[in-house]
Amino acid sequence: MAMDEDTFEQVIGAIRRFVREVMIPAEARVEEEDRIPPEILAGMKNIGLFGLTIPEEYGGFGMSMSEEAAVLFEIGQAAPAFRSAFATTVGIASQGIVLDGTPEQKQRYLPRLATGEIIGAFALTEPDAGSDAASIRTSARREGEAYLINGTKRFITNAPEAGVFTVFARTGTTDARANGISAFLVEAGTPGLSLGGPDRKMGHHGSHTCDVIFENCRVPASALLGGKEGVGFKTAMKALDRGRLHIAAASVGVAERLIGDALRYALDRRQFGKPIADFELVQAMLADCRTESYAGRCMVEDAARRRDAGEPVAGLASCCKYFCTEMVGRVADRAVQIHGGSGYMKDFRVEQFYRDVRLYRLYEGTSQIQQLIIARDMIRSARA
Ligand code: COS
Repeated sequence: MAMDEDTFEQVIGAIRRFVREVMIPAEARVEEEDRIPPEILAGMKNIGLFGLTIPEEYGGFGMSMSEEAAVLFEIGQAAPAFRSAFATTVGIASQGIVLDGTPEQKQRYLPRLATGEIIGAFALTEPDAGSDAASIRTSARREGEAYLINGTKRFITNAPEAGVFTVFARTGTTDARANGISAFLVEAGTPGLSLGGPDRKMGHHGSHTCDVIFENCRVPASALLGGKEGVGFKTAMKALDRGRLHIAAASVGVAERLIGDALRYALDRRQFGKPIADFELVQAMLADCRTESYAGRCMVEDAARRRDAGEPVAGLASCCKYFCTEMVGRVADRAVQIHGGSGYMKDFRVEQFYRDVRLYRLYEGTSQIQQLIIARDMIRSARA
Protein backbone atom coordinates (compact mmCIF):
# COMPACT_ATOMS: atom_id res chain seq x y z
CA MET A 1 0.00 0.00 0.00
CA ALA A 2 1.42 3.37 -1.01
CA MET A 3 -1.30 5.29 0.82
CA ASP A 4 -2.36 5.23 4.44
CA GLU A 5 -5.24 2.73 4.61
CA ASP A 6 -7.82 5.11 6.12
CA THR A 7 -7.05 7.85 3.60
CA PHE A 8 -7.32 5.34 0.76
CA GLU A 9 -10.73 4.16 2.05
CA GLN A 10 -11.94 7.77 2.15
CA VAL A 11 -10.67 8.48 -1.38
CA ILE A 12 -12.14 5.34 -2.91
CA GLY A 13 -15.39 5.91 -1.02
CA ALA A 14 -15.67 9.41 -2.52
CA ILE A 15 -14.89 8.02 -6.00
CA ARG A 16 -17.50 5.26 -5.60
CA ARG A 17 -20.16 7.83 -4.62
CA PHE A 18 -19.18 10.12 -7.52
CA VAL A 19 -19.46 7.25 -9.98
CA ARG A 20 -22.93 6.25 -8.73
CA GLU A 21 -24.37 9.72 -8.12
CA VAL A 22 -22.79 11.83 -10.85
CA MET A 23 -21.22 9.81 -13.67
CA ILE A 24 -23.78 7.05 -14.25
CA PRO A 25 -26.79 9.43 -14.32
CA ALA A 26 -24.93 11.57 -16.92
CA GLU A 27 -24.05 8.73 -19.31
CA ALA A 28 -26.80 9.42 -21.83
CA ARG A 29 -25.94 13.13 -21.87
CA VAL A 30 -22.24 12.44 -22.49
CA GLU A 31 -23.09 10.05 -25.33
CA GLU A 32 -25.53 12.55 -26.83
CA GLU A 33 -23.42 15.70 -26.48
CA ASP A 34 -20.08 13.98 -27.16
CA ARG A 35 -18.46 15.72 -24.21
CA ILE A 36 -18.12 15.42 -20.47
CA PRO A 37 -20.13 18.32 -18.98
CA PRO A 38 -17.69 20.89 -17.55
CA GLU A 39 -19.19 20.69 -14.05
CA ILE A 40 -18.62 16.91 -13.98
CA LEU A 41 -15.04 17.35 -15.21
CA ALA A 42 -14.51 19.88 -12.42
CA GLY A 43 -15.91 17.37 -9.93
CA MET A 44 -13.54 14.69 -11.24
CA LYS A 45 -10.65 17.06 -10.64
CA ASN A 46 -11.92 17.89 -7.16
CA ILE A 47 -11.98 14.27 -6.02
CA GLY A 48 -8.42 13.88 -7.26
CA LEU A 49 -8.90 11.56 -10.23
CA PHE A 50 -6.23 13.34 -12.28
CA GLY A 51 -3.61 12.77 -9.59
CA LEU A 52 -4.14 9.10 -8.75
CA THR A 53 -0.67 7.92 -9.73
CA ILE A 54 1.33 11.13 -9.46
CA PRO A 55 3.64 11.08 -6.41
CA GLU A 56 2.43 12.91 -3.31
CA GLU A 57 5.35 15.35 -3.40
CA TYR A 58 3.90 16.66 -6.69
CA GLY A 59 0.35 16.91 -5.37
CA GLY A 60 -1.06 13.50 -6.37
CA PHE A 61 -2.10 10.48 -4.32
CA GLY A 62 0.93 8.41 -5.38
CA MET A 63 -1.20 5.27 -5.56
CA SER A 64 0.38 1.86 -5.87
CA MET A 65 -0.70 -0.32 -8.79
CA SER A 66 -3.00 -2.30 -6.49
CA GLU A 67 -4.69 0.90 -5.32
CA GLU A 68 -4.98 2.21 -8.86
CA ALA A 69 -6.57 -1.09 -9.94
CA ALA A 70 -9.08 -0.90 -7.07
CA VAL A 71 -10.06 2.61 -8.24
CA LEU A 72 -10.40 1.41 -11.83
CA PHE A 73 -12.73 -1.41 -10.78
CA GLU A 74 -15.01 1.38 -9.48
CA ILE A 75 -14.55 3.75 -12.42
CA GLY A 76 -15.36 0.91 -14.82
CA GLN A 77 -18.90 0.97 -13.43
CA ALA A 78 -19.51 4.14 -15.48
CA ALA A 79 -19.33 4.65 -19.25
CA PRO A 80 -15.72 4.35 -20.53
CA ALA A 81 -15.59 8.00 -21.72
CA PHE A 82 -15.31 9.17 -18.09
CA ARG A 83 -12.17 7.10 -17.55
CA SER A 84 -10.74 8.33 -20.80
CA ALA A 85 -10.93 11.95 -19.64
CA PHE A 86 -8.31 11.42 -16.93
CA ALA A 87 -6.68 8.12 -17.87
CA THR A 88 -3.98 9.38 -20.21
CA THR A 89 -3.07 12.04 -17.64
CA VAL A 90 -2.62 9.52 -14.81
CA GLY A 91 -1.32 6.85 -17.16
CA ILE A 92 0.91 6.86 -20.20
CA ALA A 93 1.12 10.66 -20.43
CA SER A 94 2.42 11.27 -16.91
CA GLN A 95 4.21 8.04 -16.12
CA GLY A 96 7.01 8.76 -18.59
CA ILE A 97 7.70 11.97 -16.66
CA VAL A 98 7.39 10.18 -13.30
CA LEU A 99 9.74 7.38 -14.37
CA ASP A 100 12.32 9.18 -16.47
CA GLY A 101 11.78 12.96 -16.24
CA THR A 102 14.44 15.32 -14.91
CA PRO A 103 13.67 17.03 -11.55
CA GLU A 104 12.88 20.26 -13.48
CA GLN A 105 10.46 18.44 -15.81
CA LYS A 106 8.71 16.79 -12.89
CA GLN A 107 8.40 20.13 -11.12
CA ARG A 108 7.15 21.89 -14.22
CA TYR A 109 4.42 19.43 -15.21
CA LEU A 110 3.43 16.95 -12.49
CA PRO A 111 1.77 19.37 -10.04
CA ARG A 112 -0.41 20.81 -12.81
CA LEU A 113 -1.20 17.36 -14.23
CA ALA A 114 -2.14 16.11 -10.75
CA THR A 115 -4.83 18.76 -10.30
CA GLY A 116 -6.10 18.49 -13.86
CA GLU A 117 -5.06 22.08 -14.56
CA ILE A 118 -3.40 20.62 -17.66
CA ILE A 119 -4.30 17.39 -19.43
CA GLY A 120 -1.61 15.05 -20.75
CA ALA A 121 -1.53 13.23 -24.10
CA PHE A 122 0.77 10.47 -25.33
CA ALA A 123 1.81 10.88 -28.96
CA LEU A 124 3.39 7.66 -30.22
CA THR A 125 1.18 6.25 -33.00
CA GLU A 126 1.60 7.50 -36.57
CA PRO A 127 -0.22 6.90 -39.84
CA ASP A 128 2.34 4.21 -40.76
CA ALA A 129 3.46 3.12 -37.29
CA GLY A 130 0.87 1.51 -35.00
CA SER A 131 1.78 -1.95 -33.66
CA ASP A 132 5.34 -1.52 -34.91
CA ALA A 133 6.01 1.42 -32.64
CA ALA A 134 9.77 1.31 -33.25
CA SER A 135 9.19 2.25 -36.91
CA ILE A 136 7.97 5.81 -36.18
CA ARG A 137 9.18 8.44 -38.63
CA THR A 138 8.50 11.70 -36.81
CA SER A 139 11.92 13.29 -36.51
CA ALA A 140 13.55 15.63 -34.00
CA ARG A 141 16.68 17.31 -35.36
CA ARG A 142 19.02 19.06 -32.96
CA GLU A 143 19.73 22.70 -33.85
CA GLY A 144 21.91 24.35 -31.24
CA GLU A 145 19.93 24.56 -28.02
CA ALA A 146 16.71 23.42 -29.67
CA TYR A 147 15.10 20.49 -31.52
CA LEU A 148 13.04 20.82 -34.67
CA ILE A 149 10.18 18.29 -34.72
CA ASN A 150 8.49 17.18 -37.95
CA GLY A 151 5.87 14.49 -38.48
CA THR A 152 2.28 13.44 -37.86
CA LYS A 153 0.85 11.54 -34.90
CA ARG A 154 -2.47 9.73 -35.26
CA PHE A 155 -5.47 8.82 -33.04
CA ILE A 156 -4.06 10.83 -30.13
CA THR A 157 -6.47 10.57 -27.19
CA ASN A 158 -7.29 13.88 -25.49
CA ALA A 159 -5.21 15.82 -28.03
CA PRO A 160 -7.87 18.55 -28.41
CA GLU A 161 -7.81 19.18 -24.65
CA ALA A 162 -4.14 18.47 -23.91
CA GLY A 163 -1.78 21.02 -22.38
CA VAL A 164 1.32 18.86 -22.76
CA PHE A 165 2.15 16.06 -25.17
CA THR A 166 4.74 13.35 -24.60
CA VAL A 167 5.94 13.07 -28.19
CA PHE A 168 8.08 10.23 -29.48
CA ALA A 169 10.40 11.25 -32.30
CA ARG A 170 13.44 9.91 -34.04
CA THR A 171 16.74 11.53 -33.10
CA GLY A 172 18.72 8.65 -34.57
CA THR A 173 18.55 6.82 -37.90
CA THR A 174 15.67 4.51 -38.86
CA ASP A 175 18.16 1.61 -38.85
CA ALA A 176 18.65 2.22 -35.13
CA ARG A 177 14.90 1.37 -34.67
CA ALA A 178 14.01 1.60 -30.99
CA ASN A 179 17.39 2.99 -29.98
CA GLY A 180 16.96 5.98 -32.30
CA ILE A 181 13.80 7.19 -30.55
CA SER A 182 13.64 9.99 -27.98
CA ALA A 183 10.74 11.45 -26.01
CA PHE A 184 9.91 15.17 -25.83
CA LEU A 185 7.51 17.19 -23.70
CA VAL A 186 5.81 19.57 -26.07
CA GLU A 187 3.35 22.16 -24.82
CA ALA A 188 0.10 22.97 -26.59
CA GLY A 189 0.36 26.26 -28.41
CA THR A 190 4.00 25.75 -29.41
CA PRO A 191 4.34 27.24 -32.92
CA GLY A 192 4.49 24.43 -35.48
CA LEU A 193 2.16 22.15 -33.49
CA SER A 194 -1.33 21.88 -34.92
CA LEU A 195 -4.30 19.55 -34.58
CA GLY A 196 -6.25 17.68 -37.24
CA GLY A 197 -10.05 17.59 -37.32
CA PRO A 198 -11.87 15.49 -34.72
CA ASP A 199 -11.86 11.72 -35.40
CA ARG A 200 -15.34 10.21 -35.83
CA LYS A 201 -15.35 7.02 -33.79
CA MET A 202 -17.48 3.91 -33.29
CA GLY A 203 -17.79 4.61 -29.57
CA HIS A 204 -16.18 6.40 -26.64
CA HIS A 205 -18.25 9.47 -27.41
CA GLY A 206 -17.27 12.24 -25.03
CA SER A 207 -13.61 11.29 -25.43
CA HIS A 208 -11.80 13.01 -28.25
CA THR A 209 -8.93 11.97 -30.51
CA CYS A 210 -7.29 13.60 -33.50
CA ASP A 211 -4.05 13.90 -35.45
CA VAL A 212 -1.24 16.00 -34.00
CA ILE A 213 0.89 17.59 -36.68
CA PHE A 214 4.42 18.93 -36.22
CA GLU A 215 5.81 21.26 -38.89
CA ASN A 216 9.19 22.65 -37.94
CA CYS A 217 8.01 22.71 -34.35
CA ARG A 218 10.89 24.14 -32.36
CA VAL A 219 11.23 23.04 -28.74
CA PRO A 220 14.06 23.86 -26.34
CA ALA A 221 16.63 21.15 -25.62
CA SER A 222 15.19 21.07 -22.09
CA ALA A 223 12.05 19.46 -23.58
CA LEU A 224 13.98 16.22 -24.16
CA LEU A 225 12.50 13.81 -21.58
CA GLY A 226 15.13 12.87 -19.03
CA GLY A 227 17.67 14.95 -20.95
CA LYS A 228 18.79 11.82 -22.76
CA GLU A 229 18.48 10.84 -26.42
CA GLY A 230 17.77 7.29 -27.60
CA VAL A 231 15.83 6.03 -24.56
CA GLY A 232 12.35 7.26 -25.52
CA PHE A 233 11.13 3.88 -26.74
CA LYS A 234 11.98 2.26 -23.42
CA THR A 235 10.18 5.07 -21.60
CA ALA A 236 7.11 4.39 -23.77
CA MET A 237 7.23 0.66 -23.07
CA LYS A 238 7.60 1.15 -19.31
CA ALA A 239 4.68 3.59 -19.26
CA LEU A 240 2.64 1.10 -21.29
CA ASP A 241 3.36 -1.70 -18.80
CA ARG A 242 1.42 0.23 -16.18
CA GLY A 243 -1.12 1.49 -18.72
CA ARG A 244 -1.94 -2.07 -19.76
CA LEU A 245 -2.69 -3.10 -16.20
CA HIS A 246 -4.82 0.03 -15.85
CA ILE A 247 -6.90 -0.92 -18.92
CA ALA A 248 -7.22 -4.50 -17.71
CA ALA A 249 -8.59 -3.23 -14.39
CA ALA A 250 -11.00 -0.88 -16.19
CA SER A 251 -12.19 -3.83 -18.32
CA VAL A 252 -13.00 -5.81 -15.18
CA GLY A 253 -14.96 -2.84 -13.80
CA VAL A 254 -16.94 -2.49 -17.01
CA ALA A 255 -17.60 -6.24 -17.14
CA GLU A 256 -18.97 -6.13 -13.58
CA ARG A 257 -21.24 -3.21 -14.48
CA LEU A 258 -22.58 -5.06 -17.52
CA ILE A 259 -23.14 -8.22 -15.52
CA GLY A 260 -25.16 -6.20 -12.97
CA ASP A 261 -27.26 -4.68 -15.74
CA ALA A 262 -27.80 -8.02 -17.49
CA LEU A 263 -28.74 -9.79 -14.26
CA ARG A 264 -31.24 -7.08 -13.32
CA TYR A 265 -32.77 -7.23 -16.78
CA ALA A 266 -32.97 -11.04 -16.67
CA LEU A 267 -34.79 -10.88 -13.33
CA ASP A 268 -37.28 -8.23 -14.56
CA ARG A 269 -37.98 -9.46 -18.05
CA ARG A 270 -40.64 -12.17 -18.24
CA GLN A 271 -41.20 -14.58 -21.10
CA PHE A 272 -43.11 -17.86 -21.20
CA GLY A 273 -44.66 -16.83 -17.87
CA LYS A 274 -41.47 -16.38 -15.83
CA PRO A 275 -38.36 -14.18 -15.53
CA ILE A 276 -35.85 -15.05 -18.22
CA ALA A 277 -33.27 -15.50 -15.42
CA ASP A 278 -35.04 -18.79 -14.69
CA PHE A 279 -34.07 -20.19 -18.09
CA GLU A 280 -30.93 -22.29 -18.06
CA LEU A 281 -29.56 -20.95 -21.35
CA VAL A 282 -29.71 -17.41 -19.93
CA GLN A 283 -28.16 -18.69 -16.70
CA ALA A 284 -25.28 -20.18 -18.72
CA MET A 285 -24.52 -16.76 -20.20
CA LEU A 286 -24.67 -15.12 -16.77
CA ALA A 287 -22.42 -17.79 -15.29
CA ASP A 288 -19.84 -17.46 -18.08
CA CYS A 289 -19.76 -13.68 -17.54
CA ARG A 290 -19.29 -14.03 -13.81
CA THR A 291 -16.60 -16.70 -14.12
CA GLU A 292 -14.58 -14.74 -16.61
CA SER A 293 -14.83 -11.40 -14.85
CA TYR A 294 -13.80 -13.04 -11.57
CA ALA A 295 -10.77 -14.57 -13.32
CA GLY A 296 -9.89 -11.14 -14.72
CA ARG A 297 -10.16 -9.48 -11.31
CA CYS A 298 -7.88 -12.10 -9.73
CA MET A 299 -5.29 -11.74 -12.51
CA VAL A 300 -5.18 -7.97 -12.22
CA GLU A 301 -4.92 -8.06 -8.43
CA ASP A 302 -2.08 -10.58 -8.60
CA ALA A 303 -0.08 -8.75 -11.28
CA ALA A 304 -0.60 -5.42 -9.51
CA ARG A 305 0.64 -6.89 -6.22
CA ARG A 306 3.71 -8.29 -7.95
CA ARG A 307 4.46 -4.96 -9.62
CA ASP A 308 4.14 -3.20 -6.27
CA ALA A 309 6.61 -5.71 -4.81
CA GLY A 310 9.11 -4.73 -7.50
CA GLU A 311 8.83 -7.75 -9.79
CA PRO A 312 9.15 -7.13 -13.54
CA VAL A 313 5.61 -7.55 -14.89
CA ALA A 314 5.71 -6.65 -18.60
CA GLY A 315 4.63 -10.18 -19.55
CA LEU A 316 1.95 -10.39 -16.86
CA ALA A 317 0.64 -6.91 -17.72
CA SER A 318 0.15 -8.17 -21.27
CA CYS A 319 -1.56 -11.36 -19.98
CA CYS A 320 -3.98 -9.14 -18.04
CA LYS A 321 -4.58 -6.70 -20.88
CA TYR A 322 -5.09 -9.53 -23.38
CA PHE A 323 -7.46 -11.60 -21.22
CA CYS A 324 -9.46 -8.78 -19.62
CA THR A 325 -10.10 -6.77 -22.77
CA GLU A 326 -11.15 -9.87 -24.71
CA MET A 327 -13.21 -10.97 -21.71
CA VAL A 328 -15.14 -7.69 -21.50
CA GLY A 329 -15.86 -7.98 -25.24
CA ARG A 330 -17.47 -11.39 -24.64
CA VAL A 331 -19.33 -10.09 -21.58
CA ALA A 332 -20.68 -7.10 -23.54
CA ASP A 333 -21.80 -9.41 -26.34
CA ARG A 334 -23.65 -11.69 -23.89
CA ALA A 335 -25.14 -8.67 -22.11
CA VAL A 336 -26.64 -7.53 -25.42
CA GLN A 337 -27.89 -11.09 -26.02
CA ILE A 338 -29.57 -11.29 -22.61
CA HIS A 339 -31.29 -7.95 -23.29
CA GLY A 340 -32.55 -9.37 -26.61
CA GLY A 341 -34.01 -6.80 -29.02
CA SER A 342 -33.84 -4.16 -26.29
CA GLY A 343 -30.07 -4.65 -26.19
CA TYR A 344 -29.87 -3.26 -29.72
CA MET A 345 -31.79 -0.13 -28.80
CA LYS A 346 -30.21 3.10 -27.66
CA ASP A 347 -32.68 3.36 -24.74
CA PHE A 348 -30.53 0.81 -22.92
CA ARG A 349 -26.85 1.61 -22.26
CA VAL A 350 -25.72 -1.90 -23.13
CA GLU A 351 -25.42 -1.15 -26.88
CA GLN A 352 -23.17 1.82 -26.06
CA PHE A 353 -20.91 -0.26 -23.84
CA TYR A 354 -20.76 -2.95 -26.55
CA ARG A 355 -19.31 -0.35 -28.94
CA ASP A 356 -17.15 1.33 -26.32
CA VAL A 357 -15.33 -1.79 -25.12
CA ARG A 358 -14.30 -2.75 -28.63
CA LEU A 359 -11.54 -0.16 -28.36
CA TYR A 360 -9.92 -1.88 -25.38
CA ARG A 361 -8.65 -4.69 -27.61
CA LEU A 362 -6.96 -2.20 -29.91
CA TYR A 363 -5.25 0.59 -28.04
CA GLU A 364 -2.17 0.43 -25.83
CA GLY A 365 -1.27 -2.62 -27.94
CA THR A 366 -3.69 -4.91 -29.81
CA SER A 367 -4.48 -8.37 -28.47
CA GLN A 368 -2.06 -9.77 -31.02
CA ILE A 369 0.76 -7.53 -29.74
CA GLN A 370 -0.01 -8.71 -26.19
CA GLN A 371 0.27 -12.34 -27.37
CA LEU A 372 3.61 -11.53 -28.93
CA ILE A 373 4.92 -9.89 -25.75
CA ILE A 374 3.71 -12.80 -23.59
CA ALA A 375 5.32 -15.45 -25.81
CA ARG A 376 8.58 -13.50 -26.11
CA ASP A 377 8.67 -13.16 -22.32
CA MET A 378 8.21 -16.93 -21.92
CA ILE A 379 10.91 -17.73 -24.46
CA ARG A 380 13.35 -15.22 -22.95
CA SER A 381 12.88 -16.71 -19.47
CA ALA A 382 13.28 -20.26 -20.77
CA ARG A 383 16.53 -19.34 -22.52
CA ALA A 384 17.96 -17.37 -19.58
N1 COS B 1 10.26 -2.16 -20.49
C1 COS B 1 11.52 -1.71 -20.70
N2 COS B 1 12.17 -1.88 -21.89
C2 COS B 1 11.51 -2.54 -22.87
C3 COS B 1 10.19 -3.03 -22.71
C4 COS B 1 9.57 -2.82 -21.45
N3 COS B 1 8.32 -3.26 -21.21
N4 COS B 1 9.80 -3.62 -23.85
C5 COS B 1 10.83 -3.51 -24.70
N5 COS B 1 11.86 -2.86 -24.11
C6 COS B 1 13.19 -2.56 -24.67
C7 COS B 1 13.84 -3.87 -25.12
O1 COS B 1 14.52 -4.48 -24.06
C8 COS B 1 14.78 -3.38 -26.20
O2 COS B 1 15.94 -2.82 -25.61
P1 COS B 1 17.44 -3.28 -26.04
O3 COS B 1 17.53 -2.89 -27.49
O4 COS B 1 18.30 -2.47 -25.16
O5 COS B 1 17.49 -4.74 -25.82
C9 COS B 1 14.02 -2.21 -26.84
O6 COS B 1 13.06 -1.79 -25.86
C10 COS B 1 13.29 -2.67 -28.09
O7 COS B 1 12.42 -3.71 -27.75
P2 COS B 1 11.96 -4.82 -28.79
O8 COS B 1 13.15 -5.33 -29.51
O9 COS B 1 11.11 -5.80 -28.07
O10 COS B 1 11.10 -3.94 -29.81
P3 COS B 1 10.18 -4.37 -31.01
O11 COS B 1 10.33 -3.39 -32.11
O12 COS B 1 10.36 -5.82 -31.33
O13 COS B 1 8.67 -4.10 -30.49
C11 COS B 1 6.63 -4.27 -29.30
C12 COS B 1 8.17 -4.40 -29.32
C13 COS B 1 5.93 -4.96 -30.44
C14 COS B 1 6.25 -4.95 -28.00
C15 COS B 1 6.26 -2.76 -29.27
O14 COS B 1 6.51 -2.16 -30.51
C16 COS B 1 4.82 -2.52 -28.87
O15 COS B 1 4.48 -2.53 -27.68
N6 COS B 1 3.94 -2.24 -29.87
C17 COS B 1 2.59 -1.81 -29.58
C18 COS B 1 2.59 -0.32 -29.47
C19 COS B 1 1.43 0.19 -28.71
O16 COS B 1 1.06 -0.32 -27.66
N7 COS B 1 0.85 1.24 -29.26
C20 COS B 1 -0.22 1.91 -28.60
C21 COS B 1 0.17 3.33 -28.42
S1 COS B 1 -0.55 4.08 -27.06
S2 COS B 1 -2.47 4.00 -27.35
